[in-house]
Amino acid sequence: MVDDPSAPDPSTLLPPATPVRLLESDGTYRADPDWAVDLPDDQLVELYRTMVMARQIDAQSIRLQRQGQLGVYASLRGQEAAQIGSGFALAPQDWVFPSYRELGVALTRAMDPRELLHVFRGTWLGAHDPAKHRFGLITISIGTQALHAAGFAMGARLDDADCCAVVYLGDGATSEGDVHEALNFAAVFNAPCVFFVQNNQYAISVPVTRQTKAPTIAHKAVGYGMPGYRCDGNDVLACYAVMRRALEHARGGGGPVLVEAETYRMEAHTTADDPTRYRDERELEQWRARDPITRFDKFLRDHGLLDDDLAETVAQAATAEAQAVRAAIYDAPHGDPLELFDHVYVEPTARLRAQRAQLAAELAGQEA
Ligand SMILES: Cc1ncc(C[n+]2csc(CCOP(=O)(O)OP(=O)(O)O)c2C)c(N)n1
Repeated sequence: MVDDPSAPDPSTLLPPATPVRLLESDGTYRADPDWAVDLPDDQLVELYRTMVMARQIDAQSIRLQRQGQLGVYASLRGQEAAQIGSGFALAPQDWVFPSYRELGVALTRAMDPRELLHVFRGTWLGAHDPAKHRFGLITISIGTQALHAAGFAMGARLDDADCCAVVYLGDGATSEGDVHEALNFAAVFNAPCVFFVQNNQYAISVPVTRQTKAPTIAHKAVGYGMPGYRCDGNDVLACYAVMRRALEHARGGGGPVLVEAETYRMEAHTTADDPTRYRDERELEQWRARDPITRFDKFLRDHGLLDDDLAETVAQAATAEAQAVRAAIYDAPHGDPLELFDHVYVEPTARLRAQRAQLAAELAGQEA
């Protein structure tokens, strides 16, 4: 291969030896001049409100599934800082390409959580309008959303739009061919795309050590010719600061960035999974001590931004919202199953028409 003088010096792409952390596990703030957080006090409290809201709606969603109201549900418990810290860093014009676990990110886009839960109930078949909140449809096929984001970012570059695409991935997704292709394409074409990997340590039961032999997931970025950043994914301020930097880089024409947020999924993979079969209580205990909300609660109290009264008000508002979500989902009628075929193509193909007719006949048979 001919030497390319524009190829980056690999040493400039390497992630730091330790993840960026601004809040210790006990909530003590360690200012780092390289990673300043420029949020005003009211926005810091807003971060906290959103994290508490996400946790309560999440807990309510698990209960709804247990009562047979949702078909399945994928909890974000433990990942609130990664999702909400990073989500807060986005500009309104940026686009999010989520997987199925991104309730917290959705809240930062002012999305109505009911829209996501209807998908898990199977009522609306996932058809929220992505353009409304610049939040793509939930993807269940692992890693496909990375391709959507890379393509979208390329389009934004060609249009000269001041817009980044941010794709949310799990550690397991980094083993998928689609994700490799998206990383490579985005890098080669300098697309304004941030790949935000929530390394929650497991792809269902498969630990991250089985996903890669690279020192960290962020190190993989070097091979694509893009910078790799690492942050403590249970530290909301670090997630915010690192995402800010990644977006600045991409927005300023620097091309894509791979961010790895090191966190932990506290609940089962989905409500259909039994995590006791592959991880032990001791491990869970260690991560409980790093709870992202407890940690940030301490920071806010240390800085005079939170007291018992405000914490109580925030908790009550979250409970009320979680109950409103429950009321909207509980016993919500299912739509017409044939709607399944409506939004696939503008003009349905012959095969789709045949499948639709087959399902219609089966449903008519059931009713007869
Ligand atoms: C293409 C594809 N292969 C396999 C699956 C089955 N599957 C569902 S979730 C999952 C693990 C994903 O793990 P990760 O990317 O780390 O995300 P997490 O669920 O931990 O957030 C797998 C393999 C799938 N949905 N899609």
